[in-house]
Parts: sequence; structure tokens; C-alpha cells
Amino acid sequence: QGPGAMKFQRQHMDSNSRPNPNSNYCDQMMRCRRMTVGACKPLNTFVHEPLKDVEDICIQRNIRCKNGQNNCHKSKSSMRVTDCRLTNGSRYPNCKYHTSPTRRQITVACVGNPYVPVHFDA
Ligand code: PAX
Repeated sequence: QGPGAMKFQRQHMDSNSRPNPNSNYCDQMMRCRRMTVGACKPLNTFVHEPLKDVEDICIQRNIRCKNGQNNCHKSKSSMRVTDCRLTNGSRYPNCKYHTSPTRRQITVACVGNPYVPVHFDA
């Protein structure tokens, strides 16, 4: 696995946890996955589906990413995810997050050979 794929898995994959986490989920996960080092990452999504199912999104047709590149792909089915959004008034190093479990189709950017997810676009 390349460094981009490994970073994607660290930041966005949580296959083994239930999609109905408690309200501490994001505070704990954002810290243990190292997204509160140097700054609080403002928004991050964790996906509660098997890695294979998320990697298979790269087989879907190419669509335009938010940055204008065309290496994005949208999941055919909706997926179980949890959005972690920094609370208003949260100040580094005390990063506090809202935890929002939901289901939706997700869009990722894929790179490389093997062609795998490296960025969470939407
Ligand atoms: P990233 O840094 O944006 O991308 P993220 O997805 O975890 O990280 P390195 O070498 O690491 O800098 N890459 C691309 N990025 C964007 N667009 C395309 N097409 C692309 N192709 C390859 C990780 C790496 O992917 C490379 C890019 O150069 C990086 O390489 O989102 C900000 C963050 O919030 C997350 C997703 C982003 O983190 P924004 O506003 O820039 O789109 N995020 C966002 C989320 O988790 N959930 C959400 O719902 C949204 C909206």
C-alpha cells in the first residue's frame, strides 16, 4: 500500500465499529487517528463498511472532484458513515467534535496502481 492509501485508511476507515456511536466517538477517534496533532481537523468522515466495498468505489465511473480533477468516484449504494465536525468554540489543543452517524452515498478520489482511495471528497 502506498502512503496515500494508508493515510486514507487511517483517517476514514472504521469498518469494525457499529454505525451508531456514542457522543464521545469523534473526540476519541479524531485523537487516536492523529487528526488533532498541530491543529484540530475541522471535518472528517469515518466509513463503517468493509475496506473492499470502499475500494470498489474506484471502479465506478469517473466524475469531477471539488478541486476540478476527474479522479473522483461515487458509491453506487449508500454507506454507513459518521461525520465528525469541530464544535464552535473548540480551541486547539482541546479539540471537541459533534458526532453525526448517518447513511449516504460517498465520493472518493482514487490514485495509483492499484487504483485505491486517497481522498474523501463528499
Ligand atoms: P486530503 O488532504 O484532502 O487528501 P482528506 O481527504 O482526509 O485529505 P497528500 O499527499 O496527502 O497531501 N488527492 C486529492 N485531493 C483532492 N482531490 C483530488 N481529486 C485528489 N486526488 C488525490 C488526501 C490526499 O489525496 C490527494 C491529495 O493531494 C492528498 O495528498 O476536504 C478537506 C478534508 O476534509 C475531509 C476530506 C479532506 O481530508 P476538502 O474541503 O478539501 O474537500 N472531509 C470533507 C471529510 O472527511 N468528510 C466530508 O464530508 C468532507 C466534505
